[in-house]
Amino acid sequence: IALHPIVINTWPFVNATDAAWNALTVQRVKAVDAVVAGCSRCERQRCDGTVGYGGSPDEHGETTLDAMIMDGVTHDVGSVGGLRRVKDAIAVAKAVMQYTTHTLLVGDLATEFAQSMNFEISNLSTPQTAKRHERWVENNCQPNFRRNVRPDPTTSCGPYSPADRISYKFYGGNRRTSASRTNHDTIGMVVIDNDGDIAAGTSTNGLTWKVPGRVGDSPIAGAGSYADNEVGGAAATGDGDVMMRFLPSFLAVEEMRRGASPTEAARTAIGRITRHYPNFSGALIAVNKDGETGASCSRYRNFPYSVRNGTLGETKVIRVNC
Ligand code: SD4
Repeated sequence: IALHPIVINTWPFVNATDAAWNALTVQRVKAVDAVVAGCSRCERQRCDGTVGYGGSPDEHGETTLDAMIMDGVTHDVGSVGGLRRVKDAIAVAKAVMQYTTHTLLVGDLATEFAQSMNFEISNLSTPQTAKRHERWVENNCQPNFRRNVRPDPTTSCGPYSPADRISYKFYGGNRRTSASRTNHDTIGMVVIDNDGDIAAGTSTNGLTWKVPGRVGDSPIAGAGSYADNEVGGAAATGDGDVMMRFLPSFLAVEEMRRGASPTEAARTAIGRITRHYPNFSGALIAVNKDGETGASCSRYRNFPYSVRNGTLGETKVIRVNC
């Protein structure tokens, strides 16, 4: 049985799995480029509308993108957070890795970097996101992710002072739960290539109605994804504000390093989070260097992930119960 190549990614995004698989087996690219090929497919085809442009508008109605790529051979990482006006987030992340000595670029200045690398600048909103935002402002206007903000009934869209933000932060309660989560979110992918080399990456448009400027876990190495050639790789999806406090992808890789199976490793990493946040919703996929895969999740009805390897004739979607 060929242990590699193998592609594994979050959610039933089989178009992305197939794109990575074809890159590996037809073009015979390395793991890093296969991850970029797979995640780029999702960014361009907007897997479920939750990856790439035209999804998850923030409070201002803007879509921004977070992405990362990690090379398990060199431990080189490139990532972008809050990337504006550029659709190809993971390709920009790869450019950060390839053409700079930095790890993470953010916001407008990440856009400036992308422009200098000849990436196309375009509007990440669509008529649909513009309409959704308009409706949100008209009908709701409640700040989803601001703690214990009680909207003034007369001006429920009123501004919030910095003092408000600080006191709300320690107010407790009004925490977001899985109830606010209805879509398939981020693509996280791990690839082992024809040489047995490992890479991992993520791409996302984050969370709908996030506070502008919010960056999630996806572009943070060890949180969104992690790869180590000696061990394997892991990638995450879910409530990134919580996940980035626990580095679940790093933890899963470390668990595999000390002998845990991918499933056990993923369970340990998710369990570490739910011990502190019982309502946490999210999932983790993991693969070891022998090509064994596993996943664990919390507070989803179930969690599907996609796998392709030499023994499967086509991409298989595996569902785990949470
Ligand atoms: C984030 N983890 O920005 C990403 C998005 C996601 O379920 O996977 N949401 O928090």
